[in-house]
Amino acid sequence: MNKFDLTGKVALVTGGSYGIGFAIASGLAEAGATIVFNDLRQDLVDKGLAAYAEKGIRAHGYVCNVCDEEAVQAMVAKIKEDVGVIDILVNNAGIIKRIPMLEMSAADFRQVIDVDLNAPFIVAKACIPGMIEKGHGKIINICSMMSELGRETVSAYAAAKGGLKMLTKNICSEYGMYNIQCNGIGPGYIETPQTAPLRERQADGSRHPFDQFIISKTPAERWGKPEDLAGPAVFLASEASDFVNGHILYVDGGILAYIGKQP
Ligand code: NAP
Ligand code: GCO
Repeated sequence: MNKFDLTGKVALVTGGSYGIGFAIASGLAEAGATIVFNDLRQDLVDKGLAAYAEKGIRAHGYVCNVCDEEAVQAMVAKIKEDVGVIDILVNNAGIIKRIPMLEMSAADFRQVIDVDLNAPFIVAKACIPGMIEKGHGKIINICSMMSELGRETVSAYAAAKGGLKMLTKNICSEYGMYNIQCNGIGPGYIETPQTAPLRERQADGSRHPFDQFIISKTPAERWGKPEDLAGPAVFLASEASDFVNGHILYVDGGILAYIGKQP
């Protein structure tokens, strides 16, 4: 019996048109899951559907703002009608605003909390009843190094991702009795559009200072690739992790274990 086999499972990956969500969804599909994803705009959903099709994955795409509880409830109901009850939820959709705290408006702070913390609550709340009905469920919240560490300009994001770590532990505590496992994945620094500004080549062609900094802080001496997250996600989405609950699996090349290379 292959405990990593996801055949027959319906997986919803929020914000799965590209980046980490797309890579995780692709890994879940490779393990047999049926992929459902959402994005904010139809053109992005269409772009995502084309990208999945290019990999031979017949995905189902929905336009939905994960912050809108009514829209999320309606999307989950539509997915049940079109595809089936969601067995696996990956709360991946997220934003970041890199602004020094004293220059950050409360509105900007709230927007980051809304997408990165309130929305995972909203989507999990919409999916859990179906998981209870089916007698099993897997929730994977995409946390961050900032679930454990702070740094300049990311106060809202760190607050949200720290909260998401505790929301993960709370869902574990409240719904573990229904055979629902809720865990987190904490990616390190990954090459996606979200971190592109931190990797931009300088005018003289040299690496961005932050790029060099991350290389010095990562034992693997490289940025992560979205594909590095697929295997850990398959593990946490599969029966192989049925007794793993409330855990944040850091997939960071060793950053959290390392003081950093001496300059
Ligand atoms: P990304 O490239 O910015 O992609 C984020 C995805 O979420 C996009 O498809 C985006 O859609 C979608 N999204 C944003 N707000 C949404 C909303 N309100 N409703 C629906 N979809 C929404 O980010 P990423 O780097 O792949 O990161 C994915 C997740 O991993 C995020 O939660 C991020 O915080 C986390 N993470 C990233 C890293 C990293 O180094 N990249 C490390 C740790 C954790 P639009 O294109 O329409 O905005
Ligand atoms: C930043 C980066 C990080 C990564 C990720 C690290 O500005 O520090 O965007 O926050 O996105 O969350 O795990």
